[in-house]
Amino acid sequence: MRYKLFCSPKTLAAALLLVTGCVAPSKQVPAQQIPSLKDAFKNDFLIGTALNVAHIQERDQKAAVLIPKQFNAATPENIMKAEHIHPEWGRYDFDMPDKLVEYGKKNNISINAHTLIWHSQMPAFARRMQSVDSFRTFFNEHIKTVAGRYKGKVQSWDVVNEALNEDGTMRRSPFLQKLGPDFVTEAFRLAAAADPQAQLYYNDYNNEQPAKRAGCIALIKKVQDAGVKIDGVGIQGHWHVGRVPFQHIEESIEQYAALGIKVAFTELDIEVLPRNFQGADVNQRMQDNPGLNPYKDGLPDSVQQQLAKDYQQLFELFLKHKDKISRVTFWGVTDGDSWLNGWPVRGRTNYPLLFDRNYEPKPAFYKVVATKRK
Ligand code: 9MR
Repeated sequence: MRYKLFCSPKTLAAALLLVTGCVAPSKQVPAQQIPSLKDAFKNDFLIGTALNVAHIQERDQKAAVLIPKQFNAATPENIMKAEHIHPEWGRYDFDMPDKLVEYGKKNNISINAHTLIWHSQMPAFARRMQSVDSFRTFFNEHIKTVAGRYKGKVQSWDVVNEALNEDGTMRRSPFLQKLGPDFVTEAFRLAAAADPQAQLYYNDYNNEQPAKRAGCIALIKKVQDAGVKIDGVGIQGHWHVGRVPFQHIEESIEQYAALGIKVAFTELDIEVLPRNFQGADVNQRMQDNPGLNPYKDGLPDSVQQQLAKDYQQLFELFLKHKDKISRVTFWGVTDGDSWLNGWPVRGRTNYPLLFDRNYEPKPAFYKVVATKRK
């Protein structure tokens, strides 16, 4: 059988030794021999990461080397959220988002802008607003101004984020309460007018689960039936080790693609710490207790291997459906950056990504790269 090599034979040999367990996955692989995710999947889908301020300003020096080598797509983790980009009525702060666009241009990284309409991290002035008319003006102006500013400069937008409840009904957000259920269609209409070229996505967590997925499909159809442009759906992909819902993910890829839209995995991470609920609702928290942070001195090998196995199976599935998938974005560069160290309990040590706290690839990284050998 012939394989198409995506890296040098030496690099491949080093990667093979690691995945077959012949060498311990530590710092033995020189940096120049570490394969590149974006190269490995270059004919399949974009490989993205979430960027924080230190990444964008290139203050995180190790990340400044790692990011352009590994990723060809990026999503700002926080800086384009309304609270930051539109802090006061009529005042916008484009400083950091402009830097992000420059960073993307310099490093050949396409930007997925995140996010125009989200009930969380709304600016205080919009949260306090009582008048429906003022709220509608905020909504219209926000989309027009922000999407307009980055017209032709970002590849895609998460136009609306997390508008659904777990049972597939619409979340009682200020947008629903003040503007009614058509706010989603309206948001897409306004975004398409402001930036006709951008790929427009609806983004949510747990929308691979059957009930929420059905609500998501209905929402997308509603936008389509109104003759409004929608290009894709983002499945965030905040999952738990040993419990990744592969079957639901596969059904979701197929059912969303059948609507004629692309599927992106927009915020991928697989957490390893105990939790008593599913999903990524940032307002949900858990009471702290010492048992909730079991791996502060290191990840046991059994969990490390399970994590690697889950990531491998996930990428095998992504490759099987690569014609339907536009992008796979990890929610952070290294384990040290991950929001899961601080949520739903503060101060934990989590291990959800492919690079460890020393910016070194983990066994899961090599398993993911090795899915391309098949
Ligand atoms: O990772 C983000 C974290 O730094 C913020 O504190 C948090 C608060 O809003 O948002 C996190 O990102 C969220 C994303 O924007 C939308 N989906 C869920 C993500 C994790 O909470």
